[in-house]
Amino acid sequence: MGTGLPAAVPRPAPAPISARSGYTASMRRPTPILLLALACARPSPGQAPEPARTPGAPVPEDMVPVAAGEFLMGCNAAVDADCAPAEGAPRRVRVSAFAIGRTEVTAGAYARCVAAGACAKAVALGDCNHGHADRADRPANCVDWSQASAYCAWTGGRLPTEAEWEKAARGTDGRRWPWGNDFPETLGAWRANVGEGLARDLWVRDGWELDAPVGRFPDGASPYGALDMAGNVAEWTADWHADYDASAGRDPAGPAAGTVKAVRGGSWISYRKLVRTSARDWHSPDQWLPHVGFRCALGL
Ligand SMILES: [Ca+2]
Repeated sequence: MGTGLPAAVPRPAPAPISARSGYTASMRRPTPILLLALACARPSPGQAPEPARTPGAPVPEDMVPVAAGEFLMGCNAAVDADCAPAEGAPRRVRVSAFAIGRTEVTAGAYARCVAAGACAKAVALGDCNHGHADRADRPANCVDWSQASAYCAWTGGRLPTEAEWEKAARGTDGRRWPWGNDFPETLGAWRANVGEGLARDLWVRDGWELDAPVGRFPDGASPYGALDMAGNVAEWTADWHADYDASAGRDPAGPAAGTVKAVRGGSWISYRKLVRTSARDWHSPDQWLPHVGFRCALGL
């Protein structure tokens, strides 16, 4: 149980949450919800095995395939002036073939899992999207790591590793954002739902005050066609968060144990530098937060 936003969660690195996710005590409306979120712990997570999949089976329609091969993982200082130590130096990492959700999982999809008895009912307060018929196409936020994992298992998949997530977000060339190295203001149109300051007129410049229905920024697609890999809701990954093991050059999956799970992509409360493809965030797996959701992956 916590008493405040950043200090309540044990973290392996000293960076304050405001520097990682863009949250400050005065931003937007979620503070009461977040305090409640921190008070609502769930049992510690287990690592669900990926279910068997028939080789050669078609990629599900709501997923995009990512071919096996190397990509440039970590902060690419050649094009990026915002590198944080946790992002690691750029390095070639090989990832086996997988598929990943074209969009974040929606509240409507999560509700179907709850109705089927495979997922625990999610919190439905304030900025949480569950239990609101008019938010069915918005992300399934306010779910903790175990709930996200359970949903993916129900669909026959699992949460992506950080390496899978990052490759799906940026392709192989080490770009800053899913669409390239320039931010929307210089491109003439917003390509991500982000937060850019403390005033409402800054929040809504991208068209959405809070999270948006998934897939509303098609020009922000990654090289593989994955949407909202930058912003909207940040996304749980399978990995425990720790400093990268630079020697792990093939299908890295993080340490075997830890205290916080890696969360990627930034959200509707994040400044642009925190929705870069190499940026990393982390939360205790028992937290549920209005700015954190997930998408699923599947080994091919
Ligand atoms: Ca996202």
